[in-house]
Amino acid sequence: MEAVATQIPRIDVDPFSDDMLDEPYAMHEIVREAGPVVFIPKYDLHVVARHAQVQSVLTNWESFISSAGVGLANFRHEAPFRPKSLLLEADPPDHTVVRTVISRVMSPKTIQQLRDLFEAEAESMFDRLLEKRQIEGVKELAEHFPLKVFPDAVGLETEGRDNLLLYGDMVFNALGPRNELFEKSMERFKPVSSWVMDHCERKALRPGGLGHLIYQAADTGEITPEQAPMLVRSFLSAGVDTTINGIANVLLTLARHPGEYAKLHANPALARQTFEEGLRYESIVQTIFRTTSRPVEIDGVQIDADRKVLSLLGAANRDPRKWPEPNRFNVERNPVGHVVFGAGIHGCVGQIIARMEGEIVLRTLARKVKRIELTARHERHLNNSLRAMRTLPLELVPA
Ligand code: OVM
Repeated sequence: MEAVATQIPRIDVDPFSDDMLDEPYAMHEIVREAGPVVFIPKYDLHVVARHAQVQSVLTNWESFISSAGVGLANFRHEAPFRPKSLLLEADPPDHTVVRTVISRVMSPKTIQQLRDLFEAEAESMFDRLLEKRQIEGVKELAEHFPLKVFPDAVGLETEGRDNLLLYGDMVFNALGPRNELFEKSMERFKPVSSWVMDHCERKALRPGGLGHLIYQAADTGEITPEQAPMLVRSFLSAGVDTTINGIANVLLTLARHPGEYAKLHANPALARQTFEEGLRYESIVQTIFRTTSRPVEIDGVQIDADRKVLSLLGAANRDPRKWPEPNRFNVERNPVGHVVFGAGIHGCVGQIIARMEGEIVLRTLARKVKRIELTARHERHLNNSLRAMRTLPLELVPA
């Protein structure tokens, strides 16, 4: 520890305090500018916040492993809060087998087949919202769309889908410390935990849906019958809160940048790129951890084996070493290389479907809505790793 104290900048900050979660950007800058690796004493933790270092931690899966958990908890020393994800909390070769199956199920070809359904849903949703004009953008838009199209795609019944919100909030809180945010979300989730696991079973999944395709991989012996519900659980863990908050954040950002919205409205073909820039500008997933499998060096800084390393994705996505004018939201920037979907072998397997949801929502908005205005202050929903929103009061002015 003495060597750590002399070599690495130490910063007394709690990235998981309410204040930092609410407004992280000043803290990001301090950590990012202090050095390529920084030490946070409160959590006995090494942190990377620059784009290049985050990229190298995420892509070096042999030194920075996931099987000890991708949150603050080290599963070598603490029991996981739920049975480990076969995908998220695993390393090769175990990871490779299940990743191959789920990649095929979420392949561009499968996802393209969903496009018409997603477009029809966006079309009718905006027609309905435009009749009201004044809407609560989280509930009526950002939650409504993904909660309809994604569980439909997986093959889940309609009843009870709100339970997925409690589940996702808990899962993403669990990547941080065992603070009050985590404890409270765990309490809210407990009563619906059996609902979630029951809906990972084969009998709960419509034939032809993405969930059913996972079970077909068990039928052919590619994965075991016990692995199938756990992979469906990964859909339900990672596929709802993420896209919801990606959409909520980009709506807020567009409402705050009317000039940028005007460019999107004039050219709806910018929808895909606008969603991408929205993800860079407000990273939905702010933090992800790895654990060192052996002593490693990052830019001359030594880190022992079995240490937690935190990547500040939101800081990397605004690193001036990577992005010109990083704090500017610019729909004409094509922010290739942002790390909100991670990178390397664990890079988001659902990113094709997430991008399709974002693109369709923004293109439909661009066509039908002339202006998008905040009618009152938005409220954030604090979560240990998600940049989430509770309310977003909007007026949609028809084109
Ligand atoms: C999972 C999973 C995968 C990606 C993200 C995520 C915490 C969960 O397999 O459970 O969010």
